[in-house]
Amino acid sequence: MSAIILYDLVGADDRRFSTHCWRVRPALAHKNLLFETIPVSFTGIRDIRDGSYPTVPVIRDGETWIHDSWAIAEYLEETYPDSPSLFGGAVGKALTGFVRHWWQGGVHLLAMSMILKDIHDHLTPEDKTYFSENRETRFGKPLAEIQADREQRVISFRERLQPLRKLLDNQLFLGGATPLYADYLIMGTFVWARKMSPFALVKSDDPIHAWMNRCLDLYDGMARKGPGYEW
Ligand SMILES: N[C@@H](CCC(=O)N[C@@H](CS)C(=O)NCC(=O)O)C(=O)O
Repeated sequence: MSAIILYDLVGADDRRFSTHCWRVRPALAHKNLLFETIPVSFTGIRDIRDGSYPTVPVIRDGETWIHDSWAIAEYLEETYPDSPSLFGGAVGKALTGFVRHWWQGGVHLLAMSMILKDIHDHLTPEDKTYFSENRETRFGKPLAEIQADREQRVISFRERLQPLRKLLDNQLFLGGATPLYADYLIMGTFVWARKMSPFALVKSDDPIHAWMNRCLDLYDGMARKGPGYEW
C-alpha cells in the first residue's frame, strides 16, 4: 500500500502548525496508516492539485483526494473499517459532532484571538503579508490589537474549558481510557498554539494541561517534534 499524502501547512523553520492538519495527523496514526506530508504555505495552497482547495488539510490516497479535516476523518473511518475506530461507532460519531461545533465555534476562535500576532511572526516571509491583510480584514483591527489584553482574556477562556476539565478529572481522554477523534479535534488547537506562541493557554496545574501532555506523547510524540514552545 502506498503512503497517503497529507498537504500540511508550514511556517518559518519548517513549523508544521495547522490546527486542522494536527487533527488529521494523529487520526492517520490512529488508523495505523502510512503517510507522508508535503509542506505548503498559506500562499501555496492554491498550487495544490487544480487550485480549487481554499484550505488545508487535503489528503491524497491513491487516486482519491479529500479536503476538510472532518471529511477526512469520515473518509478514513469508512475506507479503513478494520483499523481502530476514530469515533467508536455511530453514536460516538454523533457526539463527536457536538465536540466539533462547541470547540470550533466557541473556543478555538477565542484562542486564535490571543495568539494571532505570534502566528504571523512565525510565518514564512511570503506568507506574512497575506496573513496580516487577511486576518486584519477579518477581525477589523491590527494583529497586535487583536492579541492585546490576552492576560485578562485568557481567564474567561479558561473558564470556558470547565466542561472539558471536569470530564478529564475522571478519565484520561475524551474517548475514555484511550483517545478518539474527539481528542484530536481539541488537541489540534493546543499543538498549533504551542508551535507558534509562548503564551500558555492553560496553566500547568490544570487537568487539561495533563491531558494535553498525554496527547503530545501519542504516536511516538509526533506533536512534540520540530520547533515550538514548551508550556
Ligand atoms: N473546515 C476546514 C478548515 C480548515 C482551515 O481553516 N485550515 C486553515 C489552516 S488551519 C487554512 O488552510 N487556512 C487557509 C487561509 O487562511 O488562507 C477543515 O476542517 O479542514
